[in-house]
Amino acid sequence: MARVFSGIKPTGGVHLGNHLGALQNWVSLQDRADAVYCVVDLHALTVPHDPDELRTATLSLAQILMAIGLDPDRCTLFVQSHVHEHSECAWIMECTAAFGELRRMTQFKDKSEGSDFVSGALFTYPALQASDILLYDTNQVPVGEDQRQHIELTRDIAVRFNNRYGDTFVVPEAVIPEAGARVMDLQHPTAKMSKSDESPQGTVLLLDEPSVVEKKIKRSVTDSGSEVRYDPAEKPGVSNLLAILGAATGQSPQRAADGIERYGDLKAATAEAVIEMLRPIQERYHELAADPAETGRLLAKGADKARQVASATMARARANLGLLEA
Ligand code: ATP
Ligand code: LTN
Repeated sequence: MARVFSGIKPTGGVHLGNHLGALQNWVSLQDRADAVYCVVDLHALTVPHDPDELRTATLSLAQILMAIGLDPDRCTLFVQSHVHEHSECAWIMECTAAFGELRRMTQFKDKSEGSDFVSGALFTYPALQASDILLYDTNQVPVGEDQRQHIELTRDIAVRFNNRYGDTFVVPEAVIPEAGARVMDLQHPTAKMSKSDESPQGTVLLLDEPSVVEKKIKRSVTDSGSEVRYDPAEKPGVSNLLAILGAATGQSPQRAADGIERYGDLKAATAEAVIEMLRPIQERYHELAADPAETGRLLAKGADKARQVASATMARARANLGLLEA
């Protein structure tokens, strides 16, 4: 059975981009593969953070993941910092990645621009991500389009390591959906919808009340003209709504446009589809949030399962690198 691995940062509320770009695939892959999913709290430390908020966000993110359909009996769900191998292997990845490769990563450029404080770890972040993926002998990594470059780098690191030190890591590939791979901000449809960028009106959170979802979608920025068609270059706002509607209803953005004549109708149909998609998720989330101790127990079990795989990979990597046995 193929091994699947992916991660999500506890940096703010989970939004539609996360869900349509990555999380929907996480759910469907758990029945077709040996799926391992991780709340990557160490990645959240690369930018300034508040400790109490991080703790709360980590627990709540795990509950959201279960609410969307991840079942700890059918996949491995855990918190990155609970499995120490992630940080240990990250050092080895940093030693294998070239400085020039890391410098080309666009996420670093986007996240460092205009920041008062840029940590060294924000620069080496893709090495930690490579460690996450390679520790689990991963075949497939379900992610949104923005992560394609990091998965390519992970592949290059794995191949280089294997060439230098002998077969150690499985070379993974990205799994990116057709619709929803890059959900854009509703107010700035040329920028990606994001957890940590300040654009509350442009970001639909999975836990937003139906009235809030409706307001955000109805006030979304559309384009000049009045024709409803999928054309991201000429019509970024309309195309974004079509991509959301398509991904929420399981069809291509082009198909989603069928029978919709006016911008107002597109907004109404999109809002309704999103609200219906979120309703059962929100109900389940509120049940899970009522019992944080149970979430903690499930995450501890997940970490135990993850550690077994990660420690075996680390042992192989240490031996092949020539690190003296303890
Ligand atoms: P941040 O804003 O803090 O960088 P983020 O919202 O970009 O966070 P992550 O936690 O880093 O989200 O990513 C989780 C998954 O969601 C990744 O697979 C990523 O590719 C995907 N993703 C994030 N934003 C979008 C988006 N706008 N459209 C599609 N997929 C997305
Ligand atoms: N870098 C990713 C989050 C992430 C991830 C991973 C995704 C960290 N580790 C491993 C897939 C596999 C992001 O910024 N979205």
